[in-house]
Parts: sequence; C-alpha cells; structure tokens
Amino acid sequence: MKSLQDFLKTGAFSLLGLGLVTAPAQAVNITTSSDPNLLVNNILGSGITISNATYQGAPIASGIFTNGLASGIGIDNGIILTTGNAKLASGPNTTESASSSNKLPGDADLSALISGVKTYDASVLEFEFTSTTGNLFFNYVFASEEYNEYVNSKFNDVFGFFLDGKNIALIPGTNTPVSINTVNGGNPFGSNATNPHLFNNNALSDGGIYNLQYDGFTNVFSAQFLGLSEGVHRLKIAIADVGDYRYDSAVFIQAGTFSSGEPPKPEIPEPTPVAEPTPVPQPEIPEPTPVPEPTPVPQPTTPVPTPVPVQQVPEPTTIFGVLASAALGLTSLRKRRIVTTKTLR
Ligand SMILES: [Ca+2]
Ligand SMILES: [Ca+2]
Ligand SMILES: [Ca+2]
Repeated sequence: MKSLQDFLKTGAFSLLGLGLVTAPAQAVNITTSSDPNLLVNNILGSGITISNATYQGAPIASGIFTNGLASGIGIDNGIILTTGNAKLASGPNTTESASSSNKLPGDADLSALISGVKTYDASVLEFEFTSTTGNLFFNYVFASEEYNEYVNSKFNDVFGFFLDGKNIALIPGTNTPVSINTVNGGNPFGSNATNPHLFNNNALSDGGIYNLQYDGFTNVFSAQFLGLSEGVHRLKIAIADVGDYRYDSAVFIQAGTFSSGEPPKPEIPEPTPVAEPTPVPQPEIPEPTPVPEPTPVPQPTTPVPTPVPVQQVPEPTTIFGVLASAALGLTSLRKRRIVTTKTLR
C-alpha cells in the first residue's frame, strides 16, 4: 500500500508547471545551460587547470545564476545544478511542490550514498583538473523543495562531489554527507531537527522569508581536500531526486572559488532574509474641523389653535369610472398571463 507521503507526492501538482502562477521580478536570475565548459569555467578559480569537461542531464536542469545575495542564499553568482528545472529556483516561494520531472535516470554513485532507494533525474558535471598546491576548495549551498514536509522520509534528494570517486560534500568537520536528512529544521519544523544551525527555513507554511522557490537551504559550505597527489584528478559534481522525479533540489556553487587556495571566508556573508519593503510615507491628512451645532431657535410659547375638522365628501361614482377600472383589470390579467406563459416555456 502506498504511504500518505507517496500519495501526496503523486497527487500534488506544480502550479508553476501548469503556468497558473506567474513569478514576479526574479531575485536570483537563472540562465540555463548544459555547456560543460561554460559551467566549469564559471567556477574556476586560481591555481587550477581544467580539462575534459562533460555534462550529463536535462538541458534545463543546470545553468548560471546571478543576483543570489538578494535572494538570501549567501552566494551572489555561480553555477546551479538541479534535479528538475533550474529556472524554478527564482523566488518568491509560490508553492511547496515546485517540480520538473525530466524522466531521466539517476546516478550509481549517488544511489550508493543512500543505499536502498532509487535515484532519478540526475545532473552530472565531470572534469579533470590539476592543483598547483595539491589542495582543492570551493563554496556551495544545497537547497531543496523537499524541505520541510519530506525531512526524515525516503525522498532524501542527494548530491555529491566525488573527488576521484570519494564524496567530499560533507558536513564541516564530519564524514556525514550533506543531504536533506542530515541538515534540516525538523519535520514538523522545529521537532527532531538535525544540524538546524546549518539550515535556513523557507517553507511557506513554516514562515519562509527568503526570495527563493526552494523551501529550505543550507548555509554556505566549503568543500575541500588537502594533500592531493601530483598529477590529474577527477571531480564529479552530481545531484539527483530520490524516491521519485518530483520536488526539485539544487546545488549552487560559487563562481571563481574552485581553487587551490582557500577562498576568503569574510567575503561570503551568511544568508540574510530579504529586507522588508520600506513603507511609503503617507501624506498628512488634517483632521476635519467640526462644524458647530446650530443654536436651536426658541419656539413661540403661544399655542397654535387646533383646526376644525373638515368632513370628507366622497368622489361621485360615474359610469366612466367603472368602465375604466374594468379595462385596467383586464390589462393586468393579460400581462400576468403573458408572464406565466413565458415562465412555463
Ligand atoms: Ca517552494
Ligand atoms: Ca525531477
Ligand atoms: Ca525530489
């Protein structure tokens, strides 16, 4: 038997997908692209040389983003890889089920990270690189529409940065992969949370405040590896839906931070909520001056004499009056008949 969550997943539909909701001015701007060299060159920083880039996934699932700081994700520009349609990332948050089912397969490496559940709609960017220092760093944010209602469920959308086959997308200071079930605010929001200090809630029903479609996202994390051996290494950036094709997830990677030295932290602000709009000052409307009550005119004290009642003389009844009344009565009857006939028809 299907669980309630399965039912809700398949029964729900995306208003955006049906074109019933038009998102207003975008906060984060997305230009979709599946050109692997364009994507890799965007994140390329100092001390790294890149070659043999490939992209596998839906053309609409990845691209370039700009204006990310205004949306509150903490990274201003870079590349985005999603499990659906990258353009759905733009705020405001209009639904808790923004989805694009691209009907593409998952990824074996990602499936291995979350054993037992199938992956779908994978987007994979792979390339080879060398590092002048033997170290590797880059900054990223993971976001998902699966928050908060599918936290701690099997719909645990997954991503990974596989450095020579080993995932380095880990919660800082741990060996735990970053995912919905390892970084969240709980389900329901506020209970049974995991690493909530690393999570930013944006779910509509739980008081989301960011100008972003995804219902939740992580802080800015730094992926890193120190002490690479000399020579060419391989990085595979991959993200996929888990359990079904629905409810997009995304990974944002900061432009220019894929480098051999640690990117400067102070330049990466923590996500900040979208500022409240400044209220437009209202013109001062003066209070109306009250109109003084009129002074009552004193009534004369002399009593008015009561008029003598006049006897009512009845109008004389004439033959013409009788005829006229009869004619009017006939007219009224005809009108009613007509009306009645129309009603019956
Ligand atoms: Ca949403
Ligand atoms: Ca999908
Ligand atoms: Ca999903």
